[in-house]
Amino acid sequence: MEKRPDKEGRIPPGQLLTKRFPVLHYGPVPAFDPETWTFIVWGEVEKPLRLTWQELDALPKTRVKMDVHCVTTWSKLDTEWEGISLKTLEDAGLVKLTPKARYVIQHAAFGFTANLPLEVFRAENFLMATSFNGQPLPPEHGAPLRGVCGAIPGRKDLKDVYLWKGAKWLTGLEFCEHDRPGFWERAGYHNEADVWLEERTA
Ligand SMILES: Nc1nc2c(c(=O)[nH]1)N[C@H]1C(S)=C(S)[C@@H](COP(=O)(O)O)O[C@H]1N2
Ligand SMILES: [Mo]
Repeated sequence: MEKRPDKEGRIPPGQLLTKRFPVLHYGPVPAFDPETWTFIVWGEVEKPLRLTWQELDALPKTRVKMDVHCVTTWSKLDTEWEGISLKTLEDAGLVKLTPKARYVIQHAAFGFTANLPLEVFRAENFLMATSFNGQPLPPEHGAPLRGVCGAIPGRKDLKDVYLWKGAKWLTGLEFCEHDRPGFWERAGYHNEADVWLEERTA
């Protein structure tokens, strides 16, 4: 079977377009207090990192325009995100991975987690976003920081995963040698989540 039968298409199989921006998550929306919020990085890194909101927000921002695809079948084209990436943290000398690092677990409020292979997390179509379409993230979409993953049109070299692989209310990153299923993966979602292969459930 061809990976992408509709070669010019931006709509993965089984998906429908929406102009709205649905809100989807399990549990309540956490409050954000910039005075007490911290972001931590640990695991397969040379030195654990802790950043305050002021420190994180002062880092140089990157912009990405992506099509996002939710496993519940809605897709939204041309969403614009601004934020930081693993490369931002590495370039700033804040994070240095050990040679053992092969997976990343995003940790978020209320114990939510999402797992990805390092190469997917590190790619240009994954961002830790602080803003959406030119505005600070709304609370229900993950303020102040969320993982977001999607498809950059024309970039068929990248792996595109469903939006559940981006954790809203992101508070930390754990780099691991071995993979561990995240919240939705333990609930029966597919570990790989490739939108073009319709890897929805395990
Ligand atoms: N913390 C947290 N992040 C989460 C989820 C969640 O339940 N908790 N759900 C995921 C799912 S299933 C989807 S589709 C997207 C939805 O993002 P949105 O509400 O901004 O559309 O968030 C993802 N990130
Ligand atoms: Mo979802």
